[in-house]
Amino acid sequence: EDGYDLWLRYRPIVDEARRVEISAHATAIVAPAGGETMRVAVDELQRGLRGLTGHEASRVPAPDRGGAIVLGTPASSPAIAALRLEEALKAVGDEGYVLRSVRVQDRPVTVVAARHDIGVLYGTFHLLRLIQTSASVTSLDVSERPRLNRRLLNHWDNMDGSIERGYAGRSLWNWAALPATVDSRIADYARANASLGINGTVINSVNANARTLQPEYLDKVAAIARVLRPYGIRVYLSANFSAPRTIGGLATADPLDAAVAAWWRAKADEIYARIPDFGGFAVKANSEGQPGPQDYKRTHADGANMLADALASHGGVVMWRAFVYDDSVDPDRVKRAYLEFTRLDGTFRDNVFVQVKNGALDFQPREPFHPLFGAMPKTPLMAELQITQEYLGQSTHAVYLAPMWREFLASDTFAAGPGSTVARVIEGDVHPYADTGIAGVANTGSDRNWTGHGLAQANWHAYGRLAWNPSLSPEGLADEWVRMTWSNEARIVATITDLLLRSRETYVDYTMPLGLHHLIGGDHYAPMPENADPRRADWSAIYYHRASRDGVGVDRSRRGTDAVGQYRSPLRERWADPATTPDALLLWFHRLPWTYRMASGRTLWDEIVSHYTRGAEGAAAFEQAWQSIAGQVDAERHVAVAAKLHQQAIDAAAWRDKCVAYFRQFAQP
Ligand code: BDP
Repeated sequence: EDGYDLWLRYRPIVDEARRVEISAHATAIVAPAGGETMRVAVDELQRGLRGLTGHEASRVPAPDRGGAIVLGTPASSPAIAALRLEEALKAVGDEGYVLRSVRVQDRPVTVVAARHDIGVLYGTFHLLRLIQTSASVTSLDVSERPRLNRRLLNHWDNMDGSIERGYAGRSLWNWAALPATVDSRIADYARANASLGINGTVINSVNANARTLQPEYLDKVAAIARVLRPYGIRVYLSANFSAPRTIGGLATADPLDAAVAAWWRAKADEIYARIPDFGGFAVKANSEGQPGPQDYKRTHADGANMLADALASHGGVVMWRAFVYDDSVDPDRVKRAYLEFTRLDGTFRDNVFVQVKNGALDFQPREPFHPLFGAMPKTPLMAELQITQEYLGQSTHAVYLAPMWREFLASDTFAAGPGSTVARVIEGDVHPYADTGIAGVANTGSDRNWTGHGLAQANWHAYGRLAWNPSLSPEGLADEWVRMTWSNEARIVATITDLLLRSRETYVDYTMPLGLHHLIGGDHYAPMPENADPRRADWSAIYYHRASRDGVGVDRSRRGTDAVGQYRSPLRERWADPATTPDALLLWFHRLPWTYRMASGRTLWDEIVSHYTRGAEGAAAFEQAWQSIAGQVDAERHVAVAAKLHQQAIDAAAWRDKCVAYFRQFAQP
């Protein structure tokens, strides 16, 4: 086993009684002819049941036997129509589904019903998941509806096949072979995503090459879209704002220039002629050297709206990224996006999202939530998470990200009083948004196991499941993933979930104790607290820790940069005072003397050292825990993960040693 099958392994159920029971609940499949989506749902169910039970569930025209699984919509299936599920189906919306154990002509059957075929596909994956995780499949009464409309992956893939911040091989899109040949892997990519409910993918890097928009490439994109379509996945593209100049032959890309707007309209028409369900554009503008409307003294809204107008008649959207940090806006990097974007609230077209990273800096292992969440009542905000572990040990360290994402999603913005969590903001529940969405920067690549590190598959899984339902718990998701991917055996489940659930805090301990952030160099991997980047202060480490004999950390309180002022009460007061700031964010918001007395009774310096020590020990313990299940899971995957954990333990010790030695020069000169 090389990990290619992800959480869709469908290995034979080990427990004999359980296998017999499942077989009795999977005697046949009743499904309407339907279209492509119904076909892939039936294929998946057959494939899954064959693997899990060892039996072929044949397709029969009607539920003529006990134990049949009945798939369909009221419109496509007389058997489903007869169940009168209209009310329940109305409640689950266009992509939702219900699973029911019912009796038809006194025979017990399992029903997977939805309003549309895509819901049937999602429901089929749900049923398989129950079987895979040893859950009960009798007395089913499940209703599921996604809480967000657009559940996207963002690939930072370049046209030369490399992946920006990708650590699992090359791009999945083989541009040279497309459109004639579409790698069979793309269908498996689609299956994996559909199993989670992911329904869109931006296939090229936000640092976009305009050539992707040329007809020859659009044909290739259309070929990818054809394979993804049956799985309910729409294709989106990152657009380079200068495209009218670089590939369009115009003298300008000024968004208020009529010829520029006409060029984009024609481009949109060209795209939709090939890809009728094209999703829209993601845009990184005036950020890290990318072109944008400010090059022409226009605003982000001018740029976004011009593109939105080009897409509107086709139903497309613009996801305009708020990842900007122009240093003329404010001396403190984390304040800049808020200052630039809040003033534009209410000026965007209806089909524009502003896409905001979880934190205001840049995908650090821990950040307070981005203050834009809750601060743009009239603009749908899409959250952007990073699945690829750019700053979290890349594909060498095991870091399960569900706890970090839940911490973010559960953060209270207080935007409309207590309980205004980030999750509710992006769901359009705090301020009524016309559309909702979330994006995750993918960690997939051409490696056989997709994600480089065998345990990093769990992050793709957790992201997709949280995109469907941001309230799911990290514990539940870890348990589910381990059962589907490794084993249902209790000791194995306990060992791997425990490792996963500790991993993020352990990583934080050895890389950013007490909120000390960005202690890295250009590789974003190894410790480099001494990093003083000559290109930009805010790419340095010293800009963020400011260690000296007087103390360490950035003062973002009112006396300092007043970044706390971008949060609402009571957060701005709570985080303005070291005594009421959680330890985890202490040095994010404060600059304190090394002798500062912590709640634990230790000095700040001793506390920092204890986190580094604990983190390095924690990483070493992962290696041991993993060894304890050797021989109980397949050797190939076990050995591969063991090698990674070994390196992680070495690296964690290096983080501790280097950072403790570095800060000691100031703390104990
Ligand atoms: C940073 C990455 C950079 C991305 C940028 C972005 O280092 O490669 O281009 O984010 O999100 O984290 O645009």
